[in-house]
Amino acid sequence: MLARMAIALALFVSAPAVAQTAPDWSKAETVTIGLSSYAFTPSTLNLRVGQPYHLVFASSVTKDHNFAAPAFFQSGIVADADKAKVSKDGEVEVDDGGTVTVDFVPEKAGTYPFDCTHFMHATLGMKGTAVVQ
Ligand SMILES: [Cu+2]
Repeated sequence: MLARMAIALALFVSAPAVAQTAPDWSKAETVTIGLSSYAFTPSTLNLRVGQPYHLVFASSVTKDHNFAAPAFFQSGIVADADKAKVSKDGEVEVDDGGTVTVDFVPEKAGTYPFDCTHFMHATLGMKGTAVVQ
């Protein structure tokens, strides 16, 4: 009776670890994306499927910008601690010369456009492409 309970307990405890493999953030590569008026630097991001990234959105200007990439963020895993920084529309706001970091693992190969959704900023050049291979 006691042995059976111990087995049941062991199965119960080990089940979540088997069902879900959390990204290994200690292996994250840092990729810095500069935001300025009106450009992303670089404007093309080359990323690999399954590689964890420490995305650093760094603004060099005292003006509000964002990094809007809904399909990109939907295609992978945003770290739990950073989920609040990505809006439901897939936008990361970078206010007034600030820096925002988001840990992210791309999980699906593809070409994902991104831009700044602030009025006229994309038209003025604030757009780019994330290429995930
Ligand atoms: Cu902008």
